Amino acid sequence: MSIAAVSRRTLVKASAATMAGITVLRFAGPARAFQTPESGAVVPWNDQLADNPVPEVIVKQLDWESLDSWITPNDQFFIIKHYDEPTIDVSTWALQISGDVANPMSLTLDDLKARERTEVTFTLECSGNTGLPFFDGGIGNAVWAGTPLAPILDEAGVSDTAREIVSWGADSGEQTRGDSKITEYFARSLSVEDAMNPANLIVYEMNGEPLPPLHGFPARLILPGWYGVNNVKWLTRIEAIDRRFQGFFMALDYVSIYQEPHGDEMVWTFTTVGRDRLKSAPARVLDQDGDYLVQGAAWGAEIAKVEVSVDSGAWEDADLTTDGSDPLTWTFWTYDLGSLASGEHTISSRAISATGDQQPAPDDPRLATKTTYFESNGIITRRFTAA
Ligand SMILES: Nc1nc2c(c(=O)[nH]1)N[C@H]1C(S)=C(S)[C@@H](COP(=O)(O)O)O[C@H]1N2
Ligand SMILES: [Mo]
Repeated sequence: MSIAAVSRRTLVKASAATMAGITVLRFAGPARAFQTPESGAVVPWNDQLADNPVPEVIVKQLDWESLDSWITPNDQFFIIKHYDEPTIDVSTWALQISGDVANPMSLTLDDLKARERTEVTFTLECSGNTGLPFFDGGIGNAVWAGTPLAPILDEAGVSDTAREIVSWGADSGEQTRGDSKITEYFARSLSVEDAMNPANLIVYEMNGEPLPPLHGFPARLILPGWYGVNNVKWLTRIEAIDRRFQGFFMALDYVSIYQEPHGDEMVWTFTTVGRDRLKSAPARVLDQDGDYLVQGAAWGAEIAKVEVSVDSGAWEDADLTTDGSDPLTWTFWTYDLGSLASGEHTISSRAISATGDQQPAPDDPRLATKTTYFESNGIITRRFTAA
């Protein structure tokens, strides 16, 4: 199913809920929480995260062991920022639509709010998530509200010679390029075709609140289906250009480097971080008077099935506890472990999509040869101790 089709369906659902006056339910979402048993103590993972050496970049992470809500509340939502938080005065702020366009535009926050309003529930994941020993909580699921990007680009009249749309943030920092030190703004680009996807939003609300400062106030991109880095925060300028953009976060950082077989040769290849990949993770284990239960999440595609392997045993089906049909949102699952011999155990999970794709094992060639930590969607195994 195309992202565009999904976005239309999500829209219909959202407006039906609004008409019935139950908008609030989408945020509280008791039906979408884990069916957490009343009893049951969280069994801490033995493989806890290493100390975070970059707290100014990875500012906040999801805590899997306390995960109990399908919608991630704003104060628990992960935060990644590569430069210092920019200071933005919303009374003078306006988003520029510029470059290779017939009618450059300047849109204030009120202008954006006056346009068509669209909501999307989207699970945002940082492409670096689970690729580093101190980072496994770079994911969260929120209801984002804003206005579609495509009609704005249409009004601006992107010229036929334009190849890419570059989105610029207000945050900047020093980068070394060759022998020079330069000040560079955060920016990412998309092909014109990808930018025109009707699902893409310029977002000013998160879970019914104004976009919080660290999540990109006054406005950010939300590109449903794309890894975090593409969702540019603190937007200042959306620009059409007639060549390919090679900013630091496009060409040097957030690049996956891995080997691909070509005939007998393994050839190194380089691709900038793109769309979300099929993935799952065990979230937490609960001890219910000696009976164990594992809860987890799966995302990155329409989820048909999640399987669990205990102590490297056979793969068994987990129960999906939320609807797996929306590829834009994570699906929650549980699996009954029953009673367990006392001592350490391992749990692995793997997601299977509606089109039959399977979350890759860590020895999948693309993952095994990859030298950068981005787009690490291999099967995750965690350890805990049963009493
Ligand atoms: N302007 C700007 N946008 C940005 C970033 C940034 O550093 N500056 N980080 C990106 C990355 S790598 C991720 S994973 C997401 C994180 O969004 P969040 O902090 O709202 O969770 O924002 C993206 N957008
Ligand atoms: Mo990221």
